[in-house]
Amino acid sequence: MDIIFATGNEHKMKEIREILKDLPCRILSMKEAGIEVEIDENGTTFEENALIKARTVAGKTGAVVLADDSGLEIDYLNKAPGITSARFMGEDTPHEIKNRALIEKLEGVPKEKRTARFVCAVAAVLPDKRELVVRKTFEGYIGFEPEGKNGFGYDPIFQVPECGCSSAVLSPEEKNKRSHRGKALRAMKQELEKTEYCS
Ligand code: ITT
Repeated sequence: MDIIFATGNEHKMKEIREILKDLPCRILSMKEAGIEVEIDENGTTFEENALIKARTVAGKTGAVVLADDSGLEIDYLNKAPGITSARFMGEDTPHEIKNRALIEKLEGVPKEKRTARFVCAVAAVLPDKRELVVRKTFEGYIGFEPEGKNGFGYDPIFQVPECGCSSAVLSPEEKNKRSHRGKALRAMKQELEKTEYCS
């Protein structure tokens, strides 16, 4: 059985392939599946947006469709950028600029008030129309300087306390072991293995 992952984000796709590599299914990006569709992410929660993405693509195929909606919540900024993490300061603005801007917004804020988390909701729409959703977090704090070249997006400013470095310093394996996406996809994998589609 094929799984189509409803994302246009190549960095996410790379992590997803690695995390789900043991599933007895082929994992295709929308591009690989030849699906082109406008997705209107107008939900108010990570879960809703993940379901919107999965349902939109499920309308175009009979395969299992998965989607990820994720983002960074910074407690001092009332959980911003949150569900608008991709759109914060403009979708095409380079992440170096977005990361600098977030560090500037926290100028003078001490470490204990810089708490933050990555959130990931993963939704699945099955061929029998059943829907599944899981949500997991990755807890940390916003660093005082960007650090590291691995990962993507906000990784350079996200410090992982138990590692003493940002998630952009971690190897892909170390990040996947702890990350919001790693945990959410492993939970979803367990759910999928209970179905007739991925067992
Ligand atoms: P799709 O909707 O096509 O999947 P997207 O990049 O627009 O791709 P989201 O709407 O879920 O995805 O936005 C997530 C944003 O949150 C992403 O663009 C990054 O800026 C940030 N983000 C999510 N997970 C991250 C991670 O593991 N490391 C760094 N930044 C992350």
